[in-house]
Amino acid sequence: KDTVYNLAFDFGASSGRLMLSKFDGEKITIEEVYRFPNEPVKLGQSFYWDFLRLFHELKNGLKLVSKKKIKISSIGIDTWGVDYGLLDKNDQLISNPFHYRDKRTDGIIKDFENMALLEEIYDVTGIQFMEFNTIFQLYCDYKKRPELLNYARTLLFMPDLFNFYLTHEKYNEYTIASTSQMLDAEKKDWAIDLIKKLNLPEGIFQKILMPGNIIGYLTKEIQEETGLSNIPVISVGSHDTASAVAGTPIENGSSAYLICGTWSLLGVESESPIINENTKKYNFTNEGGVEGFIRLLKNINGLWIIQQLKQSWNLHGIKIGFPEISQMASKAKHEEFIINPDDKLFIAPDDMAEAVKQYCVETGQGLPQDIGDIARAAYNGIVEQYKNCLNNLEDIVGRKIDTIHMVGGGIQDKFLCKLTADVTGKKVITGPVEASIYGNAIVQLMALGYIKDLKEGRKIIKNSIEQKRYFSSI
Ligand code: ADP
Ligand code: LRH
Repeated sequence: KDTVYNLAFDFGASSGRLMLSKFDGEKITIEEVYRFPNEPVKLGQSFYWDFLRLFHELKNGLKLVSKKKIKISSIGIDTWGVDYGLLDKNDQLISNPFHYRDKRTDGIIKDFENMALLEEIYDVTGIQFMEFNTIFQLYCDYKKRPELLNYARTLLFMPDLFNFYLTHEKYNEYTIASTSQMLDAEKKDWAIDLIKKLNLPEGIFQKILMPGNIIGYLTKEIQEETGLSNIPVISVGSHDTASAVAGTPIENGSSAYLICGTWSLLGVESESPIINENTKKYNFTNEGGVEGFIRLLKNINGLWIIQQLKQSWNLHGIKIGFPEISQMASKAKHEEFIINPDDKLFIAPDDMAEAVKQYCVETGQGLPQDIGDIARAAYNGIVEQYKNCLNNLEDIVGRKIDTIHMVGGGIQDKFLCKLTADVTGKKVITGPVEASIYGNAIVQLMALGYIKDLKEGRKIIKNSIEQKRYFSSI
């Protein structure tokens, strides 16, 4: 059989990557074409994504591919959730997209005047309350900068925005739109009543497009600039977590997935939304998945804390990377320091190492002395969240979870994987690292008719990678 080549872009909060996926009928191999940092910019009091730079890097990646002179069948793009760009009546981007860690939404849920409406938001959307959800970002726009929404004619989430500038087609892809907390989880369409009750302009929301469809073709300008031909751009699970779940070789109902990137996303796949007192109490989310599945999961503040510790030490002239930090944590002099990653201290501190120290002192644990102790406090806190989340999940779904499939950049951290097995008492199976890329690629292959369905795609992924197993030794 001929090899099919697809391009998968995955924009994470810390880096973006373009991979060439090669499918020979049995296996998928991925080749990294281009990787670039995703460096958000603080401008005045505001915190933005550098969208122009990211689009520039996207084109740089496409130019590198065109030099390879191979026939590319399609392109798919996935990104982090909730953030968006607004276009005016001439389809011009009105402002740089805000970073979800921008402080303008701080305290918004607590200060929300209409409690009944908050209840309704969860009942309709089934989405975990987080202050950065699109619904609250837009509500802030409405309250604080109404002129922006007055000008806006189109709302595009980050992957929709990239797709638009590649094809000139405007859609809101289903999985990314679900992260907004403005989709009706049952109907898989905009919750128009909620949107009206919040006084948001309903006209800016686009038609919802399901994963697995052709969005459009590279425009003439992009073709000229990159040297590529009129390749189709496909709507994949354009939320990175949706692609990562699709790319995780889950085998049965007693397995959970745990996606370890900047965030940790822990959950199961469900045939339909589960919205009840338990999911509300535990603040679980029902995000949209590939092939109509619901991603019942919890968003956990995860390796962001390790990323920020690294940055803080690097800024103080200590040149250590992730492998060293992990090593030092595994050999910490004091193994018992622990933080609560949900504490607001850890959302966006100026200095993460100081934040961890402050937390430990304020909670009466004393002062962690060195890098090993500080990092260990963070690891312990993250993994404790995994354990609690699994308990809640078992309560919600009414069955035992015996296996965790861990994927994402974090699985390169063997200490994290082993600690997860030890603390949760579950079997941990890891792989792939680039789960979003694999999930992105199989949805393209499904759309083009090379793969029948998600089940077949996952089998192919399992055959294509090496998995590792970790067992609890406690
Ligand atoms: P995102 O997609 O959100 O940008 P990734 O999936 O790339 O994130 O995961 C990044 C995280 O993976 C880092 O914050 C770090 O904690 C972890 N990581 C990456 N490489 C290594 C490594 N070699 N050793 C230990 N941890 C690593
Ligand atoms: C992970 C992720 C996650 C959250 C956050 C905003 O990259 O997409 O699912 O929604 O970013």
